[in-house]
Amino acid sequence: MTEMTAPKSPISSKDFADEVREQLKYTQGVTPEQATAADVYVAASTAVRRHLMDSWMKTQQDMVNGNTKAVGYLSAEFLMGRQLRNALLNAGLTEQFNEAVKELGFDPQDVVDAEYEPGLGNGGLGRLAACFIDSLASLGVPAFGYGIQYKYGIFRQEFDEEGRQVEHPDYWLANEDPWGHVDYGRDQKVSFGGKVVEEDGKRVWQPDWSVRAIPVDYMVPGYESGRVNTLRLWQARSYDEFDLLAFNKSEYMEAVEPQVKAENISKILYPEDSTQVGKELRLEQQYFFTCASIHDAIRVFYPGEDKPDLTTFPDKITFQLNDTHPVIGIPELMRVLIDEYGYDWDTAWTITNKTFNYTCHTLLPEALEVWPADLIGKLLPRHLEIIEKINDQFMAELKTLTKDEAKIERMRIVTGGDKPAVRMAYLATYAGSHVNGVAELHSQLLKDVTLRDFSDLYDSKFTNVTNGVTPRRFVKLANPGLSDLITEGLGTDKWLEDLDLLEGLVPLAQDDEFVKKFAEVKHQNKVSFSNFAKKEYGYDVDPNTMFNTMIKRLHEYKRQSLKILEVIAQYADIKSGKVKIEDVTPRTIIFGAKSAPGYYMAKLTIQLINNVARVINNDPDIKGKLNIIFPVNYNIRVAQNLIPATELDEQISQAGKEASGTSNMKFALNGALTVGTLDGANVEIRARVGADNFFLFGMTVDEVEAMYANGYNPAKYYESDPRLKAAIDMVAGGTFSNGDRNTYAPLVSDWLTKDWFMTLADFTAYHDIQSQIETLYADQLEWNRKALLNTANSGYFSSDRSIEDYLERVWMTGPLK
Ligand code: 7GP
Repeated sequence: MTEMTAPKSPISSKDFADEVREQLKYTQGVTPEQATAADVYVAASTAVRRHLMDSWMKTQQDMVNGNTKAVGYLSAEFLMGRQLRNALLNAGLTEQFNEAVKELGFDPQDVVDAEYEPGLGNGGLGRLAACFIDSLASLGVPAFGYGIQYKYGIFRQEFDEEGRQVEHPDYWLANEDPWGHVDYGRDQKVSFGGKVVEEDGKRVWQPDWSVRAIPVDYMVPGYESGRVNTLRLWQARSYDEFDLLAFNKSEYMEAVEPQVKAENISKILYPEDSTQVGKELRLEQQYFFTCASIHDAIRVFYPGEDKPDLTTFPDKITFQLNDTHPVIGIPELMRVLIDEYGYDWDTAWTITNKTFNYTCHTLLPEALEVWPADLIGKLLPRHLEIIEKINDQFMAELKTLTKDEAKIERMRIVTGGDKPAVRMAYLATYAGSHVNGVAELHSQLLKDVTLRDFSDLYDSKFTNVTNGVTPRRFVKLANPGLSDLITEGLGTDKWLEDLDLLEGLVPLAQDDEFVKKFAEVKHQNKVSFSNFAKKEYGYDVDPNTMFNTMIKRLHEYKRQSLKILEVIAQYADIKSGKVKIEDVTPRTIIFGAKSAPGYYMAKLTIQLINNVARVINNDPDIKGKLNIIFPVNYNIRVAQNLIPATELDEQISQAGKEASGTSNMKFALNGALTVGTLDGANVEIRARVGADNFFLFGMTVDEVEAMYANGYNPAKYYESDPRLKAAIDMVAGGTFSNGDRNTYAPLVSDWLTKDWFMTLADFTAYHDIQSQIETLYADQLEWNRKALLNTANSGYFSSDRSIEDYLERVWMTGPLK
């Protein structure tokens, strides 16, 4: 086979082995004998990519030539996870790969493990974006994911001797990345700074520096759809590699300054989740990728046209703003239309309004981005003018809609006063066509609280799209045992394309033999995870204990504190003899969490968890009944190993704080029971799997609000629940800090005096539900029946369904014809 012929598909494993050999020779320059697992990984990935090439090209052609509106998913984060297994699955080459690699003398797992996971996202928002582009491709919807190819992704987490989180740079591109194709010829220029001058009655932006945006393209293969979409991640480079004049004067640092400044833009992902960081560099990043993406879309959809008719732009593509990070794209499209293509304001506004839609992913007010106007003015002076004009137009419009002056004032996009600021969520809500939350409760709270004034006046813009997760990665790849059993139970594997088919398993929950098979799959997954945990971290995990998992970013509202306090209380009960050791249900409690580097309380909680683990795991009185593990550097790969093995998952945020959650969906699909509050998507999960199959506890949103309103006093709960008191006293007294009472003093003081997320108020209810959980767990058949019903009734939480909802409610488009 020569370089130029497209590989035939489907092919035999022998042929695939030949293709891998060929890549080893012509791309890597090694013989099969010299090759390492990493070489085989690159060669096999390149071979798979070639199999996808025809579909990729065809999809692009059909997208440009066809008449189906495309989706541009603008997101600062795409948390993709490893690519090889997913690409093999979607290219239909899994078996061929496994065989071919063995024939070459390698273990397929070693080859897959040579891939370094790209961590270009922080958590839920970034992983959702990855699920969505998978579903878009699988449904055959023409789409681009647009984002940034950060050189450093989410930091690599380590724990020091004291159990504290230490952050290390994540240089994921240290080795070859066979998936990203750098397309130098389709670069874009992105400018910053300077001033705006008046020329012939027109406003003209004269920027003073520019960077080159180079696209790096990743294929996004659909499952069984024959479609391959594109994830286009921009890399920032300098136009002036270095300043030779300065170099010749021996000013070496100065000589590389322009290069450093430009490349800094795509250097690092901000390690924040649900909090806003007001950094100039962050705004540069946001503008960098939205500007490049908008120009790219015009290039793609109007090829070779000097004077394209951009009034048709909203028929070509709809841009989804993944939270506020890409909202600067709104004034950018206005600027492009007016300044670069000569449209009048009103025409530009109509186009812009039709093109954008906005998804909000939070309920925390501090997470809604607000940029100081002077910062925008310094970096993007023309955009600030446009934003101000949008604000004026908005204020005038509001006066026609309401007489309520106070309300109009509250709704300002650009705040008044001597330090004006731009509220990006308000800009997006006004300028776009639709606004959505990510779960029913969240969308309702957006309307009732966060964006209340807007929903009063623009109710028809608001809608809900409940999140979802891709069953390809999170069931088929992560849980092959369960996948086979589902296929056996349903008599078809079509459920991977239509997850509602899982409902067909409901009757099988009455079939004890099937339930036992289901339990056996879970047990095997626990054994696998134990092996993984031993190999990766050296943990000894007993697969005959209950696997109880809490994985998510470390945030006070998510209440990892509640879980760890309950663990400590149980420990105290055993130590004091209140609970006999033989009555304890053996559990392995598994935490996974990263904290934002500057988030003090979250970091202290990580330290506490690690030290509770150290003390309890080493206490001979516990006799292995409680084992707490905290695998460091939690990521998608760990999730894929851990979720299928979990029996009980924790979704215990304070009601009204978690927008949706998506691990809750992955757990339910993989047959874990959830202990949770009525928050985010938990509400919908419980409604679908059935109240009997979900462990509900804690205050509701209304109860929380009432308690805030009446004045919340956490000390009262500390005084009235002796278990809670014992647990907090242990932390305060130094049990988990070698006797030092200062280490956790800030946490203790916060619990007793503020406790903003009401951990203490929910503690007793949380303990009670844990007792019920243990009772049920003693009856393994009943437990597994309920677990199976979770799997059977969670089909709704496929990201395919989310995308179908977006198509119908927001994007008004569909699959390519
Ligand atoms: C998260 C939400 O916290 C989570 O509840 C939701 O499931 C997820 O988005 C996907 O919708 N938000 C973020 O990760 C985040 O960074 C920025 O929000 C405001």
